[in-house]
Amino acid sequence: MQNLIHQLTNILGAKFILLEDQDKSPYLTDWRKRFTGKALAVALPKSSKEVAQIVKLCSEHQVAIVPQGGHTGFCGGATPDNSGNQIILNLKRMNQIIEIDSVNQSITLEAGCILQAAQEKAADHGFLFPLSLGAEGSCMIGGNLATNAGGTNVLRYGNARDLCLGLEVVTAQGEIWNGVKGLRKDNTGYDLRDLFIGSEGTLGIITAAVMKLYPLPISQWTTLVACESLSSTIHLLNLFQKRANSLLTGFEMMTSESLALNEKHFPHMANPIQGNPPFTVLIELSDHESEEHVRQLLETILEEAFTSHIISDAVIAKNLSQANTFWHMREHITLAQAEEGANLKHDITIPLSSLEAFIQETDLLMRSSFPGVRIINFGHLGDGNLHYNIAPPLDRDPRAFNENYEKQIHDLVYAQVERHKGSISAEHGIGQLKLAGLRAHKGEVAHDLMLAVKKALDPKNILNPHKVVSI
Ligand code: FAD
Ligand code: 2HG
Ligand code: ZN
Repeated sequence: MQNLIHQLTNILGAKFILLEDQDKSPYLTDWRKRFTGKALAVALPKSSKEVAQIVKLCSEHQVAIVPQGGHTGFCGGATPDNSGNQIILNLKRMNQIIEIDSVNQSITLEAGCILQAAQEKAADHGFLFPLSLGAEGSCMIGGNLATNAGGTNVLRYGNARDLCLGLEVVTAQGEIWNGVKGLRKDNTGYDLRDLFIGSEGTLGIITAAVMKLYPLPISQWTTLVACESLSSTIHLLNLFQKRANSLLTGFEMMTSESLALNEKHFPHMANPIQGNPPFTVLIELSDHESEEHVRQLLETILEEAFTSHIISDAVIAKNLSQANTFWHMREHITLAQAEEGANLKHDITIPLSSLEAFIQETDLLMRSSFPGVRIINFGHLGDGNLHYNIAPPLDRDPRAFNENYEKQIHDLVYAQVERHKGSISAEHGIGQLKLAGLRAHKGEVAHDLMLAVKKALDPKNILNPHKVVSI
């Protein structure tokens, strides 16, 4: 090991290979404080060439690598195990925006670029970089692609995969695959780009990417509406899809329990809609025609929704600052849950046609099996993606409750997900958190194909072992 460290130091310089406990410590625990590991060292490369050299060396020494971006992932994918023998390879120094191509409407950037920096750079050039999520101030493009992140704009622009045109990847053998091309069509055999996207650092290390840009909308209108039932929220979604079509860029659902928790921890984030409605929906329309056009359209649709008793109240944001307040309220639910203490997350997708039945049945089962639990249900309703999270009863110690009941609660929710032909991971990935349940969920054939891909691309099992699949 000393030999490896010596060689790594030669590649990176002593400043960028962290060996002391206090230097390594910020890289060892995930955002949720759900997983903590140990590491032989934290490597901070500055270029793809350095990444390739590190991987080659680690492969020779049979030392595993844990790729890491902003470390905001929810499934422990970027956290090392407890052996103390793994190297964390954090890409934060590779944060350059290489090019904005206005004609091709694309942006080329290094994997360690913070998502928000990419959004801001695109906006400076009059473009929208549509990937948007609560962690955008600290998550990185490489992490976004490795997890195929979703967020609040998927409804209109798709997830990270849909936005990606090309990649540069360092393979498990330490070769550099240069797929940095801004092409919207390329049918030249197997799609390697798609193989690496969503692979959570288990097949290769993403070092750069070309991503799609879109013209910035001229006008955006954001509104909060109250619905008395889940079926109303779904009718409302269908109404907006029919009338606004591609102008609909956000449709987020929040239950009264989610917003109550928010208000408890962030009193300034209280719901501007009075009366604590069972469901509050945040809707955003974006337009390239005119402010007047989109405003009128929004009012017409809301009027129709009122007349048909789909909604009971609505507040339209008066200006950008109020629109931002609405979005902050939505995004603070995760932070409120973190403030409240340990909780159990279920990031699931259900076909919209089954969503209501899923929630009714699951709520009932949950409340009768685990009296007192709090169901913090919110999410990207436009994508059928719920964050069906469970907070322990108020009178119980959260950590002890989760230790006792975590498995049973997950089993209950995931059995319901299977019953309704959904997915156990809509956007957060598998990491180490959901590793055990993946085989049963995917089925043997799909799981064996995944294993075959892993073995073919990383036969020595040095890239993020025991994440996603275990060989
Ligand atoms: P990390 O956490 O560092 O890594 C995640 C995984 O990717 C790990 O397996 C890691 O090994 C791998 N990896 C990282 N970089 C690379 C690379 N360059 N090459 C290969 N593998 C790599 N997620 C959503 O999808 N939608 C949301 O709406 C959303 N909201 C969030 C809100 C908050 C407040 C927080 C804290 C998180 C949220 N997330 C959300 C989860 C998280 O932000 C995303 O998964 C994000 O894409 C992770 O990026 P990261 O740079 O932090 O990756
Ligand atoms: C969101 O949609 C994130 O805000 C986080 O995906 C969800 O906290 C969660 O479970
Ligand atoms: Zn989400």
